Amino acid sequence: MSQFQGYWKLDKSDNFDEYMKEVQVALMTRKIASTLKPDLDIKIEGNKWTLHSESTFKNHTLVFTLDEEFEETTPDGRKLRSKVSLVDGKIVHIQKAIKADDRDSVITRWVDGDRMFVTLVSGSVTAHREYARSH
Ligand code: DKA
Repeated sequence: MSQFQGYWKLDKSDNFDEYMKEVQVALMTRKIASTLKPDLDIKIEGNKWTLHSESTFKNHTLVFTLDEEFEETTPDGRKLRSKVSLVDGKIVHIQKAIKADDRDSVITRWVDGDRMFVTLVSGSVTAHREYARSH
């Protein structure tokens, strides 16, 4: 899975605002988040992954062990019950709502050459994002 490791920068984003709306991100946060080009640093030590994202809005670190359920707090403050697994070379991040007002979601990430592709699905909404390897 070494292809995921390293530094990435957001290059393209499609339908992300609709996705954020679907998962109930507040309007002001959506407005800021839709303009950002985050830098993402991915580190892998055995089954433990660290995804550290930096932007002018907020820095955020997600740490998980593959196939182990954990409680996640998203950059916009939602608390979810999550699990990340490796499926056919892709990392599939399943987020289950804890509170009735929140929404389930699946975020899938995979690498092809120097690009990392991300799909975010919630309800009937799908967003696509693409990161470029930065160094
Ligand atoms: C990505 O990896 C997307 C990460 C999903 C963030 C959820 C919504 C955050 C709103 C501030 O590029």
